[in-house]
Amino acid sequence: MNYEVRGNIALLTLNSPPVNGLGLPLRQAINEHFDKALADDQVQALVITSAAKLFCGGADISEFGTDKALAEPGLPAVCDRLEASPKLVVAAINGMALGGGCELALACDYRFAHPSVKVGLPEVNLGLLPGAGGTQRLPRLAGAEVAVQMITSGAPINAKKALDAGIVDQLAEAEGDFVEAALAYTQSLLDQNTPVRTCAELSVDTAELPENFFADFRKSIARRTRGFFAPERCIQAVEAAIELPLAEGLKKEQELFQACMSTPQARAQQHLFFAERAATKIPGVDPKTPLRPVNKVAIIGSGTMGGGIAMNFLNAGIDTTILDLSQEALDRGLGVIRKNYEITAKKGKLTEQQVEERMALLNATTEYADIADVDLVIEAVFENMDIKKKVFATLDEVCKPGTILATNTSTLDVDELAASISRPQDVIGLHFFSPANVMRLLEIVRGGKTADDALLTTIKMAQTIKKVPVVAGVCWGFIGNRVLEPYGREAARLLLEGATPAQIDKVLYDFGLAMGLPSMIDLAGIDVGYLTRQGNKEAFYGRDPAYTAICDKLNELERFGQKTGRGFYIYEGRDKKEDPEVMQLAAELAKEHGVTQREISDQEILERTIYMLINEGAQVLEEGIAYRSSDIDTVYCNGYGFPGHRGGPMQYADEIGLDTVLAAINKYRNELGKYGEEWFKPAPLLEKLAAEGKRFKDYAA
Ligand code: 3H9
Repeated sequence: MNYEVRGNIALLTLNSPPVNGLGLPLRQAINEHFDKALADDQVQALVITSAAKLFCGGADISEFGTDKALAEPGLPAVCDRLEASPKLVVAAINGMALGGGCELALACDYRFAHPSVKVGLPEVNLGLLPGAGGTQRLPRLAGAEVAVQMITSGAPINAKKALDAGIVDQLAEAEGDFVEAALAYTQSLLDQNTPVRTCAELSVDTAELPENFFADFRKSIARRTRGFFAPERCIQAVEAAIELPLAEGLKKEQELFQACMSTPQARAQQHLFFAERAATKIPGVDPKTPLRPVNKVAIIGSGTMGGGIAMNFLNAGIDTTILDLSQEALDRGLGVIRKNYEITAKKGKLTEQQVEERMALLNATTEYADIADVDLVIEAVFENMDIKKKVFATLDEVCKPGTILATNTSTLDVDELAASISRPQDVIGLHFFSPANVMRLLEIVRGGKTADDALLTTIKMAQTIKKVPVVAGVCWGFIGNRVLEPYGREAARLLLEGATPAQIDKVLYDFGLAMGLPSMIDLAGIDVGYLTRQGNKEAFYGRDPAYTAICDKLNELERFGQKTGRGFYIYEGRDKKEDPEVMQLAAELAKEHGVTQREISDQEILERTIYMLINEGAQVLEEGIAYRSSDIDTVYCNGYGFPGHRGGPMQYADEIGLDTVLAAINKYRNELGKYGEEWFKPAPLLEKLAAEGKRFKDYAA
C-alpha cells in the first residue's frame, strides 16, 4: 500500500495485486496509514484509491476458515474506524468495488467514482452476506429497495445507477487524471467546510417503501433462491437496518454473517469460486505459452446450435462467418439470430443500434473458400462422425496454417476426427450447451495431439465470450455426459422398479437440481437421447436390456417429450400432468425384464442417482479425463443444473464424507441382486480415498 501527503490531503493507495483483496496485511496497512494520517496535523482529509485496474475485490476469500480471517484488525473494525474518523475520508473509486471493497467505500464520508466503475455486494454468491457494514450502510444511503435487490442478487450496478441511488456522490470526467480529480473534489469539500458524515446519523428512508415490500420481495425471489441459506439472511439484515440503530444493526449483521459462514453452503459456493478459476490452469502446460490470435471466426452449420454459438462471438464484437450448404438454410439461420436479438432488445437489454452492430459483424456464405483466413472454425453440423470427417477434410484443405479447427460434439471421439486430417495439433473439441448463447459452460476437449497453444487460446477465447471453460480428456461423453450416464441409468431403472417420474423429479428437485431427470429428458427430447444411444450401442445395450427399456418404448410411441406434448408427462401449454399410462408401461416392461416392482423410498432415489454420478466422477478423475475433482463440479453447476449451494457432486461427496457414499454404494450392491452386482461397483479411487479418510479435493493425479 502506498502513502503520500499531497498538500493537506493524505493519499492512501491500495496496491495489493491481483485484486486488492482485503487480507490481513492490507487491513493492517490501511489501519497503520490511517493512524499516520490522523496524527499528521498537516493532513485535513484522506483519499483512498487503488493503483490497480480494480478499486478492490473485497475480503480475501482464501483467508476464510483460517486464523487470518479472524485476526484483528478485522474488516468490520477497519470500516468502523474510517467511519468514525474526525477527518474527512473520501473513497476515490477508480475501478470495480466489490464486497468488502464496496463496504470500505461505504464507510467513507464521500464517494467519488470514475464513470466506468461498477459497485456491488456479491457475497451472496459465496453463500454469505456483506459482513463489514454493507447491509447497514447501503440501505441508509440508497434505501431498502436498492439495498435488498443488490445484496440478494449480488449483481453489481454501474456508476450512473450508483450515483442516482446515492451510493456515489460525484462522478469524475471520463478523461483526465482520476487521482488529481479526486484530490480536487476532496479539496472542494474542505473549502466548503463540508462536515464529516456518518451513517450512524442516518436512518433508512422508508417513506416510499411499498406496503408488504419485504413479504413481496421474498416471494419474488423464492424460486431462484430455493434451498439457499444466505438470501433470506441478507433480507433479515436489511430489515435490521430499518429497525435498529447502526451499532446494533452492525451486531445483527455479524451474527447473520457468522451463521452463513458456518454452513456447508458457504463452503460449497466458495469452493465453486476457486473451482472456476482453477479450471483454466492446465497441469504441465506453461501458462505463458504465446497464444494464437482469434480475430475472425467461422461456424459451420446455421442450425439452432450454430446460430447460438455465433451469437456468443457477435456479442463479444468478433467478426463471424456462418457457412451452410444452401442460401435458404443461411437465410433461415440469420433470421433466427436477428429475431433473438430483437426479442432481447424488446426486453430493453439491447438497443436497436447494438442489434445492428452485432448483425453487421455477421457474414454468411456457402463457399469454404470464404473462410480460408479465419483463426478459428467451429463445426456444428449433425452429430455423426462421417459427416464431421467430411467437413474436417474440407477445412484441412482450405484453412490457412494455424487455424484452430474445433468440433462441437457432445460425445464423439475427437482423436478419431483429428487423426483423419493432416493437422491433428490444431483440432480440439468444443462442447457448447444448449441454448449456446445462454448456457455458461463450455467443455473443451483436449485431443491427444492438440497443441498447447491451441488449447490455451481456446480457453482464453472461452473467457472472452463469457463462458466458463473446463478442459476434459477424450472419452465417450467427456466429463459431463459421461458422468450423467449412470445417473440417468439409475433414474430409468428406478422407474421400472416402481418409482414414478413425479417422485424421482421431486426428490432431485428438492435436493436442489434445476429439474429431475424425467423432466430433463422430456425437455431435451426423448428422440435426442435415443439417437445418442444408437451412436454408442455397445455401451447402452451391451450389458442390460432393461436399462433403456422405458426411454426406448416412449421413443417408439413417438412420445418425444415437451415438443410432442407427451413424454414422461402430458403437457398442456406450460402445465404438465402425470400420466398413468407411463406407470402402466413401466409395470409391463418391468414384468418383461423380470424386474420386481416395489415401493421405493426417496432416500433410495437420491442415493442411487447422485451417488452413482459421484462414483463415475471418481472414475473420470482417476482416468485423468478431468484434471481435478473441482472441474467436475464446475461442469455440473454450470451446465447440468446442479445446485450451487451443494458445490457440485464431488464437493457434496467431500462434505458428506466419501465413506458415506461408499457404504451406500456397497449396500445397493448387496441388496439389488444381479443388477447390484453388475452396476454398483465402487470406483477404485473412491475406495482408496475413503479408506485413507481423504476427500476428492485432496487427490491430484
Ligand atoms: C467479502 O468481501 C466479505 C465481506 O463482506 C466481509 C468480510 C468480513 N479474494 O476473477 P479473476 C483472485 S467476500 C481472494 O480471474 P478478473 C482469483 O482467485 C468477497 N482472491 O480476475 C484469481 O486468482 P488466480 C466479495 C481473489 O479480473 C485472481 O484473483 N468479493 C478475490 O476476471 C484474479 O481473479 C467477491 O466476491 C478475493 N476476493 O475478475 C469478488 N477475488 O489468478 C470476487 C479474486 O490465482 N472476485 N481473487 O486464479 C471477483 O468477482 C473477480 O475476481 C473480480 C476480478 C471481478 C474481482
